[in-house]
Amino acid sequence: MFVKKYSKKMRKLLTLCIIFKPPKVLLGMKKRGFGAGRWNGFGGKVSEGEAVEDAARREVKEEAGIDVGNMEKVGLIEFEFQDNPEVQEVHIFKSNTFSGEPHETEEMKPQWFEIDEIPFDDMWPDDKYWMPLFLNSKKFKGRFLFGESDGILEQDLVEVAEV
Ligand code: 6OG
Repeated sequence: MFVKKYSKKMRKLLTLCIIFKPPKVLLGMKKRGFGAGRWNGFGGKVSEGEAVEDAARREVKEEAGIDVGNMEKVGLIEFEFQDNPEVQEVHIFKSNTFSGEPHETEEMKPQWFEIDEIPFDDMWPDDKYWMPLFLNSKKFKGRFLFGESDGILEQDLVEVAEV
């Protein structure tokens, strides 16, 4: 099975929110920390006692300066790195409403991309696999194991009815 539900590994809960206003997607260039130099949605760690969706809203506000309106959970992906005992459980959200104007913050530089101009070469290598599902209104679950130089060693990705 793709989700190692009974894994004894330490888990870290994270969010990832992508604003999608067809035909445009809002991504941010990560300026520092994990994933710096890559375009990604907005997100980060869920704080203790915080609801995952609240964390997703908070992170978008902190990183892009906007207040997200409606939000739908569309994906759940576990990321593992060889030689790292921690599993990153990333909850992926989609939204098409927000208030405010996206602007650069200390962490991210937001930019709108047309669907056919999504910069996959400058994104995490997993994105090219699940983003087509995201853009086609599908829901999905998966697992990626990364090795040296962020190469994908193992991957599972399935469409699901509900995340
Ligand atoms: P901070 O550590 O900066 O949050 N994230 C990933 N996103 C993609 N697309 N692929 C990955 O493959 C990822 N691993 C983590 C989750 C990190 C942010 O990056 C996301 C968070 O939104 C390895 O707080």
